[in-house]
Amino acid sequence: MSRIFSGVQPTGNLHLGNYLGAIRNFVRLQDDYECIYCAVDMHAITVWQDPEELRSNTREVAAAYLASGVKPEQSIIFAQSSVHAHAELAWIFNCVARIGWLNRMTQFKEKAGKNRENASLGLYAYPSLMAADILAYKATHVPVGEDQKQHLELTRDIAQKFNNDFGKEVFPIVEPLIFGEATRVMSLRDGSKKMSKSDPSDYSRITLTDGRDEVAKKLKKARTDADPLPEKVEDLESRPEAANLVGIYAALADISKADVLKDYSGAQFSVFKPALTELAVEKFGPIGDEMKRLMDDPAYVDSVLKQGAERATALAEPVMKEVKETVGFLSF
Ligand code: AQP
Repeated sequence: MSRIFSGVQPTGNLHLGNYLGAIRNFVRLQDDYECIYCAVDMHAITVWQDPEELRSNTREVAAAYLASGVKPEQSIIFAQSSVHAHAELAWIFNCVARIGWLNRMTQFKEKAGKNRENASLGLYAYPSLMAADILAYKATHVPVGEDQKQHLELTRDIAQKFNNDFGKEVFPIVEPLIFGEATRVMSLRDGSKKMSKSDPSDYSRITLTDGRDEVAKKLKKARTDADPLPEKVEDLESRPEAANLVGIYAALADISKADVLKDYSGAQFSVFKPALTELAVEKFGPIGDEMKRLMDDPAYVDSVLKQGAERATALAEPVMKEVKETVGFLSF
């Protein structure tokens, strides 16, 4: 059976983009694949995290998985730092990946910004740890949003180079799974920027725990142009904010953008935004409520994470044994 690995950083503010681009697909894949879903806390600390908040945000990611429908008795849910293989394999991959490859990573450039010299070494090596996350389980498929495509290409390059260097097919060449009508949800304040947890403006994103009033307020303030919605999807191309809201509607309703326009072409945003608010509240309300209930029961969430870590460790152990033997480490 093919194996899935994916993760979300516990950096707070889980939003519509994380859900539509990733978590919802995690749920849909679990009947067809063996699935491993992680709260990637080691990735989170590549930028400063308050320790107490990190602990709570790690539980929040697990709660989001559970509330969205990931079944813990079937799929594995765990925290990255509780399985040693991630750090061990990441070091080996740091010695396989080339500096030139990492220099090309756009996420590092965006996150480090102008203050590159002051960014952590971990932020720079992030894609190498991501390759380790996936390959420690020899996962074959990785469901992600479009922004992670470049990192997955690097994972493929690392696997290929490792296999070539040692003359052995140790690692599979992973396939990204990027699907749905909202693989790149944009900020509600700026249609050229992706919706992100770290955007300083709360109005840029709808979070999974926002209630009706917050969703309505944020969508009301969402930037748009003055024209009504067009008839054809192609006519959204030069209208990023309108395209984003139509894409969100389509993804939430599980229909195509063309179908959304069939119902709403000619409509002003004063009509479309309230309809989108209703839909978002209908879809997210139960998830947000369940997340809050789970966050009030940390002992249960921790028990899921502990059991998940044990199962993940058992899967990673034989892979790490093979890798260490291949590299030439002594094993006792
Ligand atoms: N805007 C988005 N649209 C679609 N998918 C998205 N993802 C993130 N933003 C969008 C997908 O969510 C998964 C988890 O992302 P992550 O937490 O590991 O890191 P990220 O991509 O860096 O997410 P953020 O929200 O933008 O966080 P910050 O602000 O910390 O950088 C991934 O599959 C991602 O593709």
